[in-house]
Amino acid sequence: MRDDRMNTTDLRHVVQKAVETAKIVDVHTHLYPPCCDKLLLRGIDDLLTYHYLTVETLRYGEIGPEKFFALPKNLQADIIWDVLFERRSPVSESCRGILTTLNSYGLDPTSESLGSIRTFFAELSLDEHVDLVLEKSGVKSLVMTNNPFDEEEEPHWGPGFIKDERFRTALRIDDMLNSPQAALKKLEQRGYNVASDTGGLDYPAMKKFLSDCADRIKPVYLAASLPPDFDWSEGSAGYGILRDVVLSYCEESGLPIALMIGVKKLINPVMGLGGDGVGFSPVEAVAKLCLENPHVKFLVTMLARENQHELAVTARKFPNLMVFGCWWFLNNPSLVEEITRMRMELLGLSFIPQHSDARVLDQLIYKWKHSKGIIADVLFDKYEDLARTGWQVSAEDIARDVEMLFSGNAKEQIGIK
Ligand code: RAT
Ligand code: ZN
Repeated sequence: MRDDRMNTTDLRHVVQKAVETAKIVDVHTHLYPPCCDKLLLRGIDDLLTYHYLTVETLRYGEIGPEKFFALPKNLQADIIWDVLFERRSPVSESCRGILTTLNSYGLDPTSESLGSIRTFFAELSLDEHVDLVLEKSGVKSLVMTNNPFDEEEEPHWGPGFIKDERFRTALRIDDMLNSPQAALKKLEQRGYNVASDTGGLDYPAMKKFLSDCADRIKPVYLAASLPPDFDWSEGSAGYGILRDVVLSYCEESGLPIALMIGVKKLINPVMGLGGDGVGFSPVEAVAKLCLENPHVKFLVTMLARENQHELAVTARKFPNLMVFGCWWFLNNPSLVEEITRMRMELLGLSFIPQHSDARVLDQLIYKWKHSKGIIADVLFDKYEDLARTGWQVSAEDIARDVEMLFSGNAKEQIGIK
Protein backbone atom coordinates (compact mmCIF):
# COMPACT_ATOMS: atom_id res chain seq x y z
CA MET A 1 0.00 0.00 0.00
CA ARG A 2 1.36 3.44 -0.88
CA ASP A 3 1.01 6.33 1.50
CA ASP A 4 1.07 9.24 -0.96
CA ARG A 5 -2.71 9.28 -1.35
CA MET A 6 -4.21 11.92 -3.61
CA ASN A 7 -7.73 13.23 -3.25
CA THR A 8 -9.95 13.34 -6.32
CA THR A 9 -9.23 16.97 -7.11
CA ASP A 10 -5.48 16.47 -6.88
CA LEU A 11 -5.71 13.30 -8.95
CA ARG A 12 -7.60 15.10 -11.69
CA HIS A 13 -5.14 17.95 -11.64
CA VAL A 14 -2.08 15.67 -11.79
CA VAL A 15 -3.51 13.63 -14.67
CA GLN A 16 -4.52 16.72 -16.62
CA LYS A 17 -1.12 18.37 -16.14
CA ALA A 18 0.76 15.20 -17.10
CA VAL A 19 -1.31 14.78 -20.28
CA GLU A 20 -1.25 18.46 -21.19
CA THR A 21 2.53 18.64 -20.97
CA ALA A 22 3.21 15.20 -22.50
CA LYS A 23 5.50 15.23 -25.50
CA ILE A 24 4.04 13.41 -28.47
CA VAL A 25 5.32 11.05 -31.11
CA ASP A 26 2.67 11.32 -33.81
CA VAL A 27 2.80 8.05 -35.75
CA HIS A 28 0.79 9.04 -38.81
CA THR A 29 0.52 12.39 -40.60
CA HIS A 30 0.65 13.78 -44.11
CA LEU A 31 3.06 16.61 -43.29
CA TYR A 32 6.48 17.41 -44.75
CA PRO A 33 9.67 18.96 -43.38
CA PRO A 34 10.34 22.65 -44.05
CA CYS A 35 12.84 21.77 -46.80
CA CYS A 36 9.88 20.64 -48.94
CA ASP A 37 8.52 24.20 -48.81
CA LYS A 38 5.25 24.29 -50.80
CA LEU A 39 4.49 20.62 -50.15
CA LEU A 40 3.90 21.43 -46.50
CA LEU A 41 0.36 22.79 -46.24
CA ARG A 42 -0.11 25.48 -43.60
CA GLY A 43 -2.18 28.52 -42.70
CA ILE A 44 -5.84 29.46 -42.83
CA ASP A 45 -6.61 28.72 -46.49
CA ASP A 46 -5.17 25.21 -46.23
CA LEU A 47 -6.98 24.69 -42.93
CA LEU A 48 -10.32 25.74 -44.38
CA THR A 49 -9.94 23.71 -47.58
CA TYR A 50 -9.09 20.49 -45.70
CA HIS A 51 -11.10 17.76 -47.41
CA TYR A 52 -13.07 17.07 -44.22
CA LEU A 53 -14.47 20.62 -44.53
CA THR A 54 -14.98 20.76 -48.29
CA VAL A 55 -17.39 17.82 -48.17
CA GLU A 56 -19.26 19.35 -45.24
CA THR A 57 -19.66 22.54 -47.26
CA LEU A 58 -20.76 20.78 -50.43
CA ARG A 59 -23.47 18.93 -48.49
CA TYR A 60 -25.48 22.16 -48.29
CA GLY A 61 -25.74 22.11 -52.08
CA GLU A 62 -25.12 25.82 -52.54
CA ILE A 63 -22.40 25.13 -55.07
CA GLY A 64 -21.67 21.96 -57.07
CA PRO A 65 -18.38 20.07 -56.60
CA GLU A 66 -17.11 20.64 -60.16
CA LYS A 67 -17.61 24.37 -59.94
CA PHE A 68 -16.20 24.48 -56.40
CA PHE A 69 -13.00 22.56 -57.14
CA ALA A 70 -12.34 24.69 -60.25
CA LEU A 71 -11.96 27.77 -58.02
CA PRO A 72 -8.61 28.90 -56.64
CA LYS A 73 -7.89 27.88 -53.07
CA ASN A 74 -8.57 31.28 -51.48
CA LEU A 75 -12.02 31.49 -53.07
CA GLN A 76 -12.82 27.94 -51.93
CA ALA A 77 -11.78 28.99 -48.44
CA ASP A 78 -14.04 32.07 -48.62
CA ILE A 79 -17.00 29.86 -49.51
CA ILE A 80 -16.26 27.37 -46.75
CA TRP A 81 -15.94 30.17 -44.20
CA ASP A 82 -19.22 31.69 -45.36
CA VAL A 83 -21.20 28.43 -45.52
CA LEU A 84 -19.92 26.73 -42.39
CA PHE A 85 -18.95 29.57 -40.06
CA GLU A 86 -20.83 32.74 -41.05
CA ARG A 87 -24.25 31.37 -41.86
CA ARG A 88 -24.37 28.35 -39.55
CA SER A 89 -22.88 27.45 -36.20
CA PRO A 90 -19.65 25.51 -36.75
CA VAL A 91 -20.59 22.53 -34.58
CA SER A 92 -18.82 19.74 -36.49
CA GLU A 93 -15.50 18.41 -35.21
CA SER A 94 -13.57 19.72 -38.23
CA CYS A 95 -15.07 23.20 -37.82
CA ARG A 96 -14.42 23.21 -34.11
CA GLY A 97 -10.84 22.28 -34.93
CA ILE A 98 -10.38 25.51 -36.88
CA LEU A 99 -11.63 27.52 -33.91
CA THR A 100 -9.40 25.71 -31.41
CA THR A 101 -6.43 26.30 -33.69
CA LEU A 102 -7.15 30.00 -34.18
CA ASN A 103 -7.72 30.46 -30.43
CA SER A 104 -4.36 28.92 -29.69
CA TYR A 105 -2.73 31.68 -31.78
CA GLY A 106 -4.66 34.28 -29.81
CA LEU A 107 -6.94 34.97 -32.79
CA ASP A 108 -10.63 35.53 -32.11
CA PRO A 109 -12.58 34.32 -35.14
CA THR A 110 -15.77 35.99 -33.93
CA SER A 111 -14.27 39.48 -34.17
CA GLU A 112 -11.41 38.94 -36.59
CA SER A 113 -12.05 38.96 -40.35
CA LEU A 114 -10.76 36.23 -42.61
CA GLY A 115 -8.49 38.91 -44.10
CA SER A 116 -6.77 39.67 -40.79
CA ILE A 117 -6.42 35.95 -40.03
CA ARG A 118 -4.70 35.58 -43.41
CA THR A 119 -2.34 38.42 -42.55
CA PHE A 120 -1.38 36.70 -39.29
CA PHE A 121 -0.32 33.54 -41.13
CA ALA A 122 1.35 35.40 -44.00
CA GLU A 123 3.70 37.05 -41.51
CA LEU A 124 5.03 33.71 -40.20
CA SER A 125 8.10 32.37 -41.97
CA LEU A 126 8.05 28.67 -42.78
CA ASP A 127 10.58 27.79 -40.08
CA GLU A 128 8.91 29.99 -37.49
CA HIS A 129 5.59 28.42 -38.31
CA VAL A 130 6.86 24.87 -37.95
CA ASP A 131 8.60 25.63 -34.65
CA LEU A 132 5.53 27.40 -33.28
CA VAL A 133 3.12 24.59 -34.14
CA LEU A 134 5.36 21.85 -32.80
CA GLU A 135 5.79 23.79 -29.59
CA LYS A 136 2.08 24.54 -29.17
CA SER A 137 0.94 21.03 -30.00
CA GLY A 138 3.63 19.27 -27.94
CA VAL A 139 4.62 17.15 -30.94
CA LYS A 140 8.25 16.17 -30.59
CA SER A 141 8.41 14.07 -33.70
CA LEU A 142 5.97 12.95 -36.33
CA VAL A 143 5.84 10.33 -39.03
CA MET A 144 5.07 11.42 -42.58
CA THR A 145 3.47 9.45 -45.42
CA ASN A 146 6.05 9.02 -48.18
CA ASN A 147 4.92 7.60 -51.46
CA PRO A 148 7.78 6.68 -53.80
CA PHE A 149 5.45 7.08 -56.79
CA ASP A 150 4.34 10.59 -55.88
CA GLU A 151 5.80 12.76 -58.61
CA GLU A 152 5.70 15.93 -56.55
CA GLU A 153 7.26 14.42 -53.45
CA GLU A 154 9.86 11.95 -54.69
CA PRO A 155 12.17 14.56 -56.23
CA HIS A 156 12.63 15.97 -52.70
CA TRP A 157 14.13 12.70 -51.47
CA GLY A 158 17.68 14.01 -51.24
CA PRO A 159 19.82 13.92 -48.09
CA GLY A 160 18.12 17.11 -46.79
CA PHE A 161 14.80 15.28 -46.68
CA ILE A 162 15.75 13.17 -43.68
CA LYS A 163 17.92 15.66 -41.85
CA ASP A 164 15.22 17.14 -39.64
CA GLU A 165 14.67 14.42 -37.05
CA ARG A 166 11.31 15.88 -36.06
CA PHE A 167 9.99 14.60 -39.40
CA ARG A 168 10.36 10.82 -39.75
CA THR A 169 9.57 8.94 -42.91
CA ALA A 170 7.21 6.04 -43.65
CA LEU A 171 7.29 4.23 -46.97
CA ARG A 172 3.75 4.10 -48.32
CA ILE A 173 3.29 1.16 -50.64
CA ASP A 174 -0.38 1.39 -51.68
CA ASP A 175 0.50 1.71 -55.36
CA MET A 176 2.56 -1.45 -55.31
CA LEU A 177 -0.24 -3.44 -53.69
CA ASN A 178 -3.18 -1.96 -55.54
CA SER A 179 -1.76 -1.57 -59.03
CA PRO A 180 1.37 -3.73 -59.28
CA GLN A 181 1.48 -3.70 -63.08
CA ALA A 182 1.52 0.09 -63.22
CA ALA A 183 4.06 0.18 -60.39
CA LEU A 184 6.37 -2.19 -62.27
CA LYS A 185 6.08 -0.02 -65.38
CA LYS A 186 7.30 2.91 -63.33
CA LEU A 187 10.15 0.79 -61.99
CA GLU A 188 11.19 0.02 -65.54
CA GLN A 189 11.13 3.71 -66.39
CA ARG A 190 13.44 4.30 -63.43
CA GLY A 191 15.93 1.80 -64.82
CA TYR A 192 14.99 -1.38 -62.95
CA ASN A 193 15.32 -4.68 -64.75
CA VAL A 194 11.84 -6.10 -64.69
CA ALA A 195 11.46 -9.71 -65.84
CA SER A 196 8.84 -10.03 -68.56
CA ASP A 197 8.00 -13.70 -67.83
CA THR A 198 6.31 -13.01 -64.47
CA GLY A 199 2.98 -11.75 -65.73
CA GLY A 200 3.84 -8.32 -64.40
CA LEU A 201 4.66 -9.60 -60.93
CA ASP A 202 8.42 -9.52 -60.63
CA TYR A 203 8.78 -9.87 -56.85
CA PRO A 204 12.59 -9.59 -56.70
CA ALA A 205 12.48 -6.31 -58.67
CA MET A 206 9.79 -5.00 -56.32
CA LYS A 207 11.79 -5.98 -53.28
CA LYS A 208 14.92 -4.37 -54.63
CA PHE A 209 12.91 -1.19 -55.20
CA LEU A 210 11.62 -1.23 -51.61
CA SER A 211 15.08 -1.73 -50.30
CA ASP A 212 16.49 1.12 -52.45
CA CYS A 213 13.70 3.45 -51.33
CA ALA A 214 14.37 2.54 -47.72
CA ASP A 215 18.08 3.26 -48.17
CA ARG A 216 17.17 6.70 -49.46
CA ILE A 217 14.67 7.82 -46.84
CA LYS A 218 15.29 5.50 -43.85
CA PRO A 219 11.62 4.86 -43.04
CA VAL A 220 10.45 3.94 -39.55
CA TYR A 221 7.85 1.63 -41.06
CA LEU A 222 6.22 0.55 -44.32
CA ALA A 223 2.54 1.43 -44.67
CA ALA A 224 -0.54 0.60 -46.70
CA SER A 225 -4.15 1.67 -46.64
CA LEU A 226 -6.41 -1.26 -47.47
CA PRO A 227 -10.04 -1.83 -48.46
CA PRO A 228 -12.64 -3.35 -46.10
CA ASP A 229 -12.49 -6.69 -47.91
CA PHE A 230 -8.77 -7.03 -47.30
CA ASP A 231 -7.97 -10.70 -46.85
CA TRP A 232 -4.85 -12.73 -46.16
CA SER A 233 -5.14 -16.12 -47.76
CA GLU A 234 -3.58 -17.86 -50.77
CA GLY A 235 -5.07 -16.30 -53.89
CA SER A 236 -6.43 -13.14 -52.23
CA ALA A 237 -5.64 -9.76 -53.81
CA GLY A 238 -2.06 -8.69 -53.18
CA TYR A 239 -1.26 -11.90 -51.24
CA GLY A 240 1.93 -12.74 -53.14
CA ILE A 241 3.26 -9.19 -53.06
CA LEU A 242 2.53 -8.87 -49.38
CA ARG A 243 4.12 -12.20 -48.52
CA ASP A 244 7.11 -12.32 -50.85
CA VAL A 245 7.90 -8.65 -51.16
CA VAL A 246 6.56 -6.59 -48.29
CA LEU A 247 6.54 -8.94 -45.30
CA SER A 248 9.68 -10.64 -46.46
CA TYR A 249 11.37 -7.22 -46.60
CA CYS A 250 9.94 -6.25 -43.19
CA GLU A 251 11.25 -9.43 -41.63
CA GLU A 252 14.72 -8.98 -43.08
CA SER A 253 14.97 -5.28 -42.24
CA GLY A 254 13.17 -5.39 -38.89
CA LEU A 255 10.87 -2.58 -40.05
CA PRO A 256 7.24 -2.76 -38.90
CA ILE A 257 4.33 -2.64 -41.33
CA ALA A 258 1.44 -0.28 -40.66
CA LEU A 259 -1.90 -1.47 -42.05
CA MET A 260 -4.79 0.96 -42.21
CA ILE A 261 -7.82 -1.10 -43.05
CA GLY A 262 -11.38 -0.28 -44.01
CA VAL A 263 -11.36 2.50 -46.59
CA LYS A 264 -13.73 2.33 -49.54
CA LYS A 265 -11.87 4.43 -52.06
CA LEU A 266 -13.76 7.11 -53.95
CA ILE A 267 -17.37 6.15 -53.34
CA ASN A 268 -17.99 9.59 -54.81
CA PRO A 269 -15.04 10.36 -57.11
CA VAL A 270 -16.02 13.96 -57.75
CA MET A 271 -15.26 14.75 -54.10
CA GLY A 272 -11.56 13.95 -54.61
CA LEU A 273 -9.74 13.34 -51.32
CA GLY A 274 -13.09 13.73 -49.56
CA GLY A 275 -14.73 11.05 -51.66
CA ASP A 276 -13.72 7.97 -49.66
CA GLY A 277 -16.06 5.92 -47.50
CA VAL A 278 -15.78 3.27 -44.81
CA GLY A 279 -16.64 -0.42 -44.57
CA PHE A 280 -16.59 -3.24 -42.03
CA SER A 281 -13.66 -5.67 -42.38
CA PRO A 282 -13.00 -9.27 -41.35
CA VAL A 283 -10.47 -8.95 -38.50
CA GLU A 284 -9.51 -12.63 -39.02
CA ALA A 285 -7.17 -11.45 -41.76
CA VAL A 286 -5.20 -9.43 -39.20
CA ALA A 287 -5.09 -12.38 -36.79
CA LYS A 288 -3.84 -14.69 -39.54
CA LEU A 289 -1.18 -12.21 -40.62
CA CYS A 290 0.10 -11.89 -37.05
CA LEU A 291 0.01 -15.65 -36.52
CA GLU A 292 1.81 -16.55 -39.72
CA ASN A 293 4.38 -13.76 -39.47
CA PRO A 294 5.45 -13.85 -35.83
CA HIS A 295 8.69 -11.98 -36.54
CA VAL A 296 6.98 -9.03 -38.18
CA LYS A 297 5.63 -6.12 -36.12
CA PHE A 298 2.17 -5.01 -37.22
CA LEU A 299 0.82 -1.56 -36.47
CA VAL A 300 -2.89 -1.69 -37.24
CA THR A 301 -5.71 0.81 -37.29
CA MET A 302 -9.19 0.13 -38.65
CA LEU A 303 -11.67 2.64 -39.95
CA ALA A 304 -15.02 1.10 -39.04
CA ARG A 305 -16.34 1.67 -35.54
CA GLU A 306 -17.78 -1.85 -35.64
CA ASN A 307 -14.28 -3.32 -36.03
CA GLN A 308 -12.78 -1.77 -32.92
CA HIS A 309 -13.76 -4.33 -30.31
CA GLU A 310 -12.66 -7.34 -32.32
CA LEU A 311 -9.38 -5.62 -33.18
CA ALA A 312 -8.65 -4.95 -29.50
CA VAL A 313 -9.50 -8.54 -28.59
CA THR A 314 -7.22 -9.76 -31.38
CA ALA A 315 -4.39 -7.55 -30.10
CA ARG A 316 -4.64 -9.31 -26.70
CA LYS A 317 -3.54 -12.50 -28.43
CA PHE A 318 -0.66 -11.09 -30.44
CA PRO A 319 2.28 -9.23 -28.92
CA ASN A 320 3.35 -8.42 -32.50
CA LEU A 321 0.14 -6.44 -33.05
CA MET A 322 0.08 -2.82 -31.94
CA VAL A 323 -3.25 -1.06 -32.31
CA PHE A 324 -2.97 2.63 -33.07
CA GLY A 325 -5.13 5.71 -33.39
CA CYS A 326 -8.75 6.60 -33.96
CA TRP A 327 -8.46 7.02 -37.68
CA TRP A 328 -10.13 9.65 -39.88
CA PHE A 329 -13.94 9.29 -39.44
CA LEU A 330 -13.31 7.93 -35.94
CA ASN A 331 -11.45 11.04 -34.84
CA ASN A 332 -14.56 12.55 -33.28
CA PRO A 333 -14.85 13.11 -29.52
CA SER A 334 -17.69 10.63 -28.90
CA LEU A 335 -15.88 7.84 -30.77
CA VAL A 336 -12.40 8.62 -29.44
CA GLU A 337 -13.80 8.40 -25.93
CA GLU A 338 -15.63 5.12 -26.50
CA ILE A 339 -12.71 3.49 -28.30
CA THR A 340 -10.01 4.69 -25.89
CA ARG A 341 -11.99 3.51 -22.87
CA MET A 342 -12.59 0.10 -24.44
CA ARG A 343 -8.96 -0.29 -25.51
CA MET A 344 -7.67 0.62 -22.05
CA GLU A 345 -10.02 -1.89 -20.45
CA LEU A 346 -8.85 -4.66 -22.79
CA LEU A 347 -5.23 -3.73 -23.41
CA GLY A 348 -4.10 -1.76 -20.37
CA LEU A 349 -1.48 0.69 -21.60
CA SER A 350 -0.27 -1.42 -24.53
CA PHE A 351 -1.69 0.61 -27.41
CA ILE A 352 -1.04 3.92 -29.17
CA PRO A 353 -4.22 5.85 -28.46
CA GLN A 354 -4.04 8.43 -31.19
CA HIS A 355 -2.31 9.83 -34.26
CA SER A 356 -3.25 13.13 -35.87
CA ASP A 357 -3.44 12.32 -39.58
CA ALA A 358 -2.73 16.04 -39.99
CA ARG A 359 -2.51 17.20 -43.61
CA VAL A 360 -2.06 20.82 -42.63
CA LEU A 361 0.64 21.80 -40.17
CA ASP A 362 -1.66 23.83 -37.90
CA GLN A 363 -4.03 20.86 -37.49
CA LEU A 364 -1.52 19.32 -35.10
CA ILE A 365 -2.68 21.88 -32.56
CA TYR A 366 -6.36 21.04 -32.48
CA LYS A 367 -6.16 17.34 -33.24
CA TRP A 368 -3.88 16.81 -30.26
CA LYS A 369 -5.62 19.26 -27.94
CA HIS A 370 -8.98 17.60 -28.51
CA SER A 371 -7.62 14.06 -28.21
CA LYS A 372 -5.54 14.84 -25.15
CA GLY A 373 -8.59 16.17 -23.30
CA ILE A 374 -10.46 12.91 -23.86
CA ILE A 375 -7.53 10.62 -23.10
CA ALA A 376 -6.96 12.53 -19.84
CA ASP A 377 -10.61 12.01 -18.84
CA VAL A 378 -10.44 8.28 -19.56
CA LEU A 379 -7.19 7.89 -17.62
CA PHE A 380 -8.58 9.82 -14.67
CA ASP A 381 -11.65 7.56 -14.54
CA LYS A 382 -9.46 4.47 -14.62
CA TYR A 383 -7.28 5.75 -11.77
CA GLU A 384 -10.42 6.57 -9.80
CA ASP A 385 -11.67 3.03 -10.34
CA LEU A 386 -8.32 1.81 -9.02
CA ALA A 387 -8.57 4.08 -5.99
CA ARG A 388 -11.90 2.48 -5.12
CA THR A 389 -10.10 -0.86 -4.84
CA GLY A 390 -7.52 0.72 -2.54
CA TRP A 391 -4.78 0.95 -5.23
CA GLN A 392 -3.23 4.42 -5.23
CA VAL A 393 -1.22 5.78 -8.10
CA SER A 394 1.52 8.30 -7.44
CA ALA A 395 2.37 11.32 -9.60
CA GLU A 396 5.39 9.34 -10.87
CA ASP A 397 3.17 6.41 -11.86
CA ILE A 398 0.92 8.77 -13.77
CA ALA A 399 3.83 10.45 -15.53
CA ARG A 400 5.20 7.05 -16.54
CA ASP A 401 1.83 5.84 -17.92
CA VAL A 402 1.21 9.06 -19.82
CA GLU A 403 4.65 8.92 -21.36
CA MET A 404 3.94 5.40 -22.65
CA LEU A 405 0.66 6.44 -24.24
CA PHE A 406 1.88 9.58 -25.99
CA SER A 407 5.39 8.62 -26.99
CA GLY A 408 6.93 5.58 -25.32
CA ASN A 409 4.88 2.90 -27.06
CA ALA A 410 5.33 4.58 -30.41
CA LYS A 411 9.08 4.99 -29.96
CA GLU A 412 9.45 1.37 -29.05
CA GLN A 413 7.47 0.21 -32.07
CA ILE A 414 9.18 2.39 -34.62
CA GLY A 415 12.61 2.25 -33.03
CA ILE A 416 13.32 5.91 -32.43
CA LYS A 417 14.74 7.65 -29.35
O1 RAT B 1 -7.28 11.31 -43.10
C1 RAT B 1 -7.10 11.56 -44.28
O2 RAT B 1 -6.73 12.67 -44.65
C2 RAT B 1 -7.40 10.54 -45.32
O3 RAT B 1 -7.68 11.18 -46.48
C3 RAT B 1 -6.31 9.60 -45.68
O4 RAT B 1 -5.17 10.31 -45.96
C4 RAT B 1 -5.90 8.53 -44.77
O5 RAT B 1 -5.58 9.01 -43.51
C5 RAT B 1 -4.72 7.79 -45.36
O6 RAT B 1 -3.61 7.90 -44.86
O7 RAT B 1 -4.94 7.09 -46.34
ZN1 ZN C 1 -3.63 9.39 -43.37
